[in-house]
Amino acid sequence: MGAPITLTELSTQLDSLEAEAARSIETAATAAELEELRIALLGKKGRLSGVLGAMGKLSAEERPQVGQRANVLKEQVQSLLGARLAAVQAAALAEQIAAETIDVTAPCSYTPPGHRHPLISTIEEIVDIFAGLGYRVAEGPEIETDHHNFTALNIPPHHPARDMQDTFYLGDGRLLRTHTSPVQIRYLENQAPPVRIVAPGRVYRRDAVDATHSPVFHQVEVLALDEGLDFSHLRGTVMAFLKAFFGDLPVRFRASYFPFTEPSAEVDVQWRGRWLEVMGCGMVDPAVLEGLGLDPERWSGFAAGLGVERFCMVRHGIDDIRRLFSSDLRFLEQF
Ligand code: 2NL
Repeated sequence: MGAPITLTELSTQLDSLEAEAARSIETAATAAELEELRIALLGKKGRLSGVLGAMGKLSAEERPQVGQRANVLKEQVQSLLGARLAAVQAAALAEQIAAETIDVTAPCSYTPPGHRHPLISTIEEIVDIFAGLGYRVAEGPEIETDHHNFTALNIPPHHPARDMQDTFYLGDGRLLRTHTSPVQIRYLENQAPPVRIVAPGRVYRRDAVDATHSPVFHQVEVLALDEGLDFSHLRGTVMAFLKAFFGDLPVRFRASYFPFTEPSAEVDVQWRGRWLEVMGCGMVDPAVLEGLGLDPERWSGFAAGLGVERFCMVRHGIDDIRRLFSSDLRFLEQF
């Protein structure tokens, strides 16, 4: 048995417990700290239990006074703990929300989306029309042999197209292709007719630069080779293509000459009241077929070639080919 205890002493202990509890609860910063406090104050071995244990030493009249006071204090402490827990949790949530907030109005880096160059979309449009007519896309190297670029196309050794003035020779017997016809020659070397192909690509000629000439430009050529093809198939195909690209415009065929076709024609369309030459075409020359080991008595075909820059400029009303090869965004962003 310890020393006897008085009512006054127990009341003083409860006073200081009340004051201390209020202070420590108010300064607790986390839910875990509050739980520790709850155990220290109200738990089985806590401060309040200690006071209640000592109560047994009081008289029967004094005991209820201390008991009532202790009960009131217990409820006070519980309510303080609850209120402080709510405040601490609200503060933690507010802090988390503030940390996770995204400021959608903050300035950011902006990369404008890219888009097709008008020459590329013109090529795609032309190729798509022929694809719709059953043609396959064929491609080939930009560095070519003299054979594929000239000889196989019935272009004789001293033809002006072979002139150093017109062709970029690489000095080792090779050259930069002057048209995409060699793509079709290569295709026919590997693929037996019937054949329907469209050959888009970049080509090179030693032209001085001006509003309508560039040493690098683009061509689309088409070739159909089969049994029984004649000029009516050529004409029908060209008409269908021009209608798909330009709409319903007047078209005329003029007799012309190419070493690789016979007969040959140039095709004009009437655009805004003026006749514009837009492509060349013809029936594949028998000499070209013989060079490929194909019997011209059995196989016949037609071919056509066009300059993409011309089509692109007419379509968009561009007056100078050099704009298509500049990187001036004020021009390019219009497409
Ligand atoms: C033009 C004219 C043309 C061809 C290209 C060709 C290809 C083979 C055989 C025969 Cl493999 N011909 N191509 C035919 C006629 C005209 O192009 O003014 N191009 C811009």
